Amino acid sequence: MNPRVVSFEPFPDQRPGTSGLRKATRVFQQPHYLAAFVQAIFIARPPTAPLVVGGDGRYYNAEALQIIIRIAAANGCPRLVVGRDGVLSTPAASNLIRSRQALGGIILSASHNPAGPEGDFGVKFNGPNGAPSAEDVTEAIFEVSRTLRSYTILDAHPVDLSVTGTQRLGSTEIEVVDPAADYADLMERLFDFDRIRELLRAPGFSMAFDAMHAVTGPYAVELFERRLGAPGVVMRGAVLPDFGGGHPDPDPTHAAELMARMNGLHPPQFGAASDGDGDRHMIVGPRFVVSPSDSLAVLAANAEHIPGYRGRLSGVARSMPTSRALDVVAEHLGVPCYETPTGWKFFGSLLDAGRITLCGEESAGAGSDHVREKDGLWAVLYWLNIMAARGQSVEAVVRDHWARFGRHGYARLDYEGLDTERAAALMDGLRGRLASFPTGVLVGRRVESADDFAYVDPVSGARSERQGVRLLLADGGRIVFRLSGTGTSGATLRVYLEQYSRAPQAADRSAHDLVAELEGVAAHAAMFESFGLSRPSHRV
Ligand code: VG1
Ligand code: CO
Repeated sequence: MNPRVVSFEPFPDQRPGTSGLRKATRVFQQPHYLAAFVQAIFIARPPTAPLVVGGDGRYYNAEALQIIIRIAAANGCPRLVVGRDGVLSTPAASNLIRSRQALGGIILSASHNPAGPEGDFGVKFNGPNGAPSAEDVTEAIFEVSRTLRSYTILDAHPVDLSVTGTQRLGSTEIEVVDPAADYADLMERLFDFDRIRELLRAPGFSMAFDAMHAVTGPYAVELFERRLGAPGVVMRGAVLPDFGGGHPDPDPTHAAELMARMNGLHPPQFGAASDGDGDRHMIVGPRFVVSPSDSLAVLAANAEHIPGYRGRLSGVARSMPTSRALDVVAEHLGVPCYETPTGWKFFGSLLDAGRITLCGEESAGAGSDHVREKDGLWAVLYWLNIMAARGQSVEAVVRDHWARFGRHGYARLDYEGLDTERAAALMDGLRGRLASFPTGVLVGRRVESADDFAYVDPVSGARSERQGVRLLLADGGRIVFRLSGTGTSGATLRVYLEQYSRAPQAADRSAHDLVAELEGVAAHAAMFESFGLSRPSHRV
């Protein structure tokens, strides 16, 4: 078993985006592509301490893990902690990094993007605090990758990852762990499991959790079926390499089977779903969908009901495009509310410094200082704990929230598959017109201010520019434009629409209805017509 040096031509395109390096599976399967990126990580961050590795179980997960293990061993990594069968959800990996005091972790996932030979694959590198690496680290890795011409790999047989226990590969110890055990223990420390168990047993109460054939299946079975004693609540629980051919994005379009049940004749009282790597969540009641931004605000407003959070909210944070429903709650609680660029990597330093306890994004991600990633099943348990403590349905919890704090009607429009240069030109055009917006009226709406969001991390001082164009309207409306950083072909323009209202009638209108007028304002502001944009390809 000797380390072997393998040479190749450098890859110029390994710059990580919003959430790690995400590419078409075929790109990752090219000879040396994955190995080169992993070697670049180990040059930027030599693996001198234990590393956690695992992934969401998608196509190429198993092969990629074997490559990573052999490169880690050849680069002198003393110990690897690997999820059984190579499976670890993103939040569970974050937890393991923290509890094992590891140097960091490599998480294989393209999150909610479809899997398979025609789908996507991804690699994320997290640091010792369990959080996605900050931009200085991802940039350092990218810089190394641009000129890297060789990697070192151990010539060895594949390691058996199907049984828990410790084995050796060269001088590296490999510990295979039950992916769900530590994580489920952590959940039991945060939430009132006795109360949730009672709720799940109450006559007439039932729930359904859609694991979308992705990574949360085994976690959900452990939590809901074993520890909370509710057999049969997990739908599509087997982890399949192609996610059952589906698109594991927990929104009403992609969780169609769950939605059919929730809108059917005898719906469960509580429905939930998570994404490919287990960090997003969707919450649904009978014929009632909770908007992700509202979910985050509800979690913050109800912290007093949750054992792990009662009396200890130091502050909260949301990504810039996320609705300002959270800000209203923070003001009421008298705690600071930070506004960060899109992507979880910006929350890490605020969480580490104790400035915030809870945070989240409009893209169905919420989390807290229990790990350093967003966490889907955590959010589902949090909701169950709120319902158990308040004795209310999903819909009643949300309607109460609106009555107290007002409602932030919200929608996101995605324009996918755009030509990269034209999309960049559209954004540049908006940037060029920023100063002109507040001086005039756009389709009958007055713009109070317009800017291109820039962020200075209050802890590290790191500055991030050009994070999205935002138009604040005088009547409580807001429009945000930004380009996605997780796509793998062409460009995706995201347009975020938000309208605040304290009028009681707002509760009875649909979210899309509340922001419908803003769609025209957005189209006008960004000159959609001259870019040939008409209908979004996806609405959430
Ligand atoms: C999207 C979401 C962002 C999220 C990111 C990763 O990024 O908008 O909020 O953090 O995905 O989530 P973008 O750049 O495409 O808008 V996940 O669950 O895909 O790791
Ligand atoms: Co995800």
